[in-house]
Amino acid sequence: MAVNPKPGSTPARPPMTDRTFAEDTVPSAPGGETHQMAGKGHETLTTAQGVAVADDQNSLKVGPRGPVTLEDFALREKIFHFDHERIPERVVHARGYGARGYFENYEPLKDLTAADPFSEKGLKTPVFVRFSTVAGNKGSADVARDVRGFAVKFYTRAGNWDLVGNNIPVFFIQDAVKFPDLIHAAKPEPDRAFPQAQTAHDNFWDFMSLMPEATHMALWIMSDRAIPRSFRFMEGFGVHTFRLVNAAGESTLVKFHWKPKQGLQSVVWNEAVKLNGADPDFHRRDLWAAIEQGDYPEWELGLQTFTDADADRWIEEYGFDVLDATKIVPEELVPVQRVGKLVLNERVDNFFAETEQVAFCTQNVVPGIDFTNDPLLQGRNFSYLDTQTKRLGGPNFTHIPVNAPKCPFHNFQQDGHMAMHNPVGRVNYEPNSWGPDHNPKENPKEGYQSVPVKESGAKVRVRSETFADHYSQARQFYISQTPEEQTHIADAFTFELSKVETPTIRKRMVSHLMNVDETLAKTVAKQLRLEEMPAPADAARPTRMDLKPSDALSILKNGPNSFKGRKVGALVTDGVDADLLAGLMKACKAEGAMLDLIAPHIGGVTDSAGKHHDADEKIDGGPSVLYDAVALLPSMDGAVELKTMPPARDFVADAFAHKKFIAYTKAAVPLLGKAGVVPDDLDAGCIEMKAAGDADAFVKQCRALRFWDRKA
Ligand code: HDE
Repeated sequence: MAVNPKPGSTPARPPMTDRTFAEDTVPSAPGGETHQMAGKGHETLTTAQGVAVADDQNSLKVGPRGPVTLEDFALREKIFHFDHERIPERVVHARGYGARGYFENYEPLKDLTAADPFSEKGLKTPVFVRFSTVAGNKGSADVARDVRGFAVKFYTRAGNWDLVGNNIPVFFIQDAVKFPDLIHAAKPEPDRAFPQAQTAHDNFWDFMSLMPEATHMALWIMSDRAIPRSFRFMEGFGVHTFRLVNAAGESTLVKFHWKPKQGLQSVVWNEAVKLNGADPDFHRRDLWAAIEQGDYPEWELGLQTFTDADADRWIEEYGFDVLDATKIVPEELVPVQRVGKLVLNERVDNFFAETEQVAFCTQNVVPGIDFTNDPLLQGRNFSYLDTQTKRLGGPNFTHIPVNAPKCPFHNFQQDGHMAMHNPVGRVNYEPNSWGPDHNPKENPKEGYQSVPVKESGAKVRVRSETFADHYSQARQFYISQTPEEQTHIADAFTFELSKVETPTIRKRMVSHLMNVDETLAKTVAKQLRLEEMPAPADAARPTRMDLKPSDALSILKNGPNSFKGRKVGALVTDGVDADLLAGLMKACKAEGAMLDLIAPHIGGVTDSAGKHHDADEKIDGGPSVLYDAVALLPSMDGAVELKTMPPARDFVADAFAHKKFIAYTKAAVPLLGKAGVVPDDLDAGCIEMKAAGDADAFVKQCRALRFWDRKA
């Protein structure tokens, strides 16, 4: 029998990671299929009430061919529970993936903050992180063009702190009251229920083009930031300005940043479209695999700290208000100070228990961290608690292990749905005159204190004048990109607006781009074949032309110059040159990169030295979009076979078009030709492999991630 779990703990389940085929499988008469019985190492299957189940294959019937009885409680309980397996998916950020890890603090930050995670050198605070997309439903594809959520729950010794951020440092809107409109507009249109996980439709761009404040964000989501290569290769941002508070009660304004130690990397749009078909789980699989292989992703936490006086001055000097979530504080203005690192080193044991049930709330702060008046943040502080109550079914979601603090907690909250922490003893109110047992009291010394910021003013429904500049930072973002990245932005606007059926919406959007950069606007207009150039949209503030480019805003200017954690896909056939393959394996390993073998058959190949290699993918399941670089290593005969296979031709043509580094052997040249890559096209991004040592040079070149100079 299963061991009775302790009250409040999750019942132990046998590990199911390895499928073992027991010897004690017996035929389930009379169908002949087999099933396993308890005895040799298996626990007895029971109902939720703990009653042992004798037969889990057949329902209770009146005779072998007769009706099923209502009395069959095991059947009814099993189906009843199944019927209730789903909980409401998140209204936004439904598609997500989580992992556990820790945050390690570099140095005490006592001058800045009393927050526990920053209190000691080397202190490790456990965390749970969930990455997500925003618009798609729970089953949507990972590489949608979208903002990514980057939510971190710190289980500190002073309570839980949730830093619920995104991979883009600005947001669409300035006031929480517009959030339902934004999300309605982005989600599938309500009459037709499509498109799924895509912003390329009329409603979204109608809304965007009517909301000038969204222009800065529009630039970010049309950039490659919105199609990351994986969660591991993206930055994270707290977005809002928060406050850090030290033990003396002095506060400093702060913006939070997560900087990936793996470097930044994105895919290209044509690749994203194909990836979503080839592997809708591309991002979650990547995170799972990296942690499984012990290649733990890491980010450094960065702080931009500044005073209230700085913030006031910037309104005058640069025209942005730090309370406006559509603005950044450029890193050139306030450098990012790296204060610790986040390491994700544990996968969840059960997706539902942790990743689905984790409940982030922006209001979860600990002493040493406080809010500001950002109206978006203030609205979020209501929304998250409210949504968890609906999604997790009541006020006791903090009793679920992933949400419970890991420090002691005591209060008089009681009862409600699924209450797991039930107070014992007589006292359940405060003040009381009972003894100290089970009788927590407030603690003015250690308790959370809000910064006593002075507030005054008339009660008004207005937007602050200081939020009125909608275009200057959008322009700054655009001029900070490399020409390649600028092309991607223009192409993304063209793609999205080409899916918009209403010409006036296309035009209205281009009129905003006129206020950002005329060349960008004209390129998009030309690619859309707009009949005439629209006039620039009316602007509450003229675009400032004096803001300097900020290199930190570009992905390509911040290349990792490393191929660590990336993946090569090697196309191999029987007779693959054993030395070359061994050389490639060695070079990838030395770089900390992964290597997949893609073959005509999943059973694998035999190399020129007669050694067998298992394949990781059959050619039609392993298109080159899954890889950061490719190697074409067929034998002469193998290349002849591959030439006849459309997936092999696509493998090559896509890798070339997506500007990937390509290692190839002489035998692969006809295959390249069949894919449209003739010898004249072979540029410096295509490396011929003649000897095992050439693999080193290839992998070194791959550190640039793409050969952007290719004329695709
Ligand atoms: Fe969220 N957001 N949000 N959001 N958000 C939610 O909470 C909301 C905003 C973000 O992995 C919801 O648990 C409002 C900005 C992440 O579980 C909901 C506003 C940023 C996640 C909600 C915003 C975010 C959410 C839905 C405008 C970046 C996923 C499910 C004022 C700083 C967390 C849930 C996870 C999730 C409301 C804007 C990030 C409905 C009202 C800005 C990463 O409460």
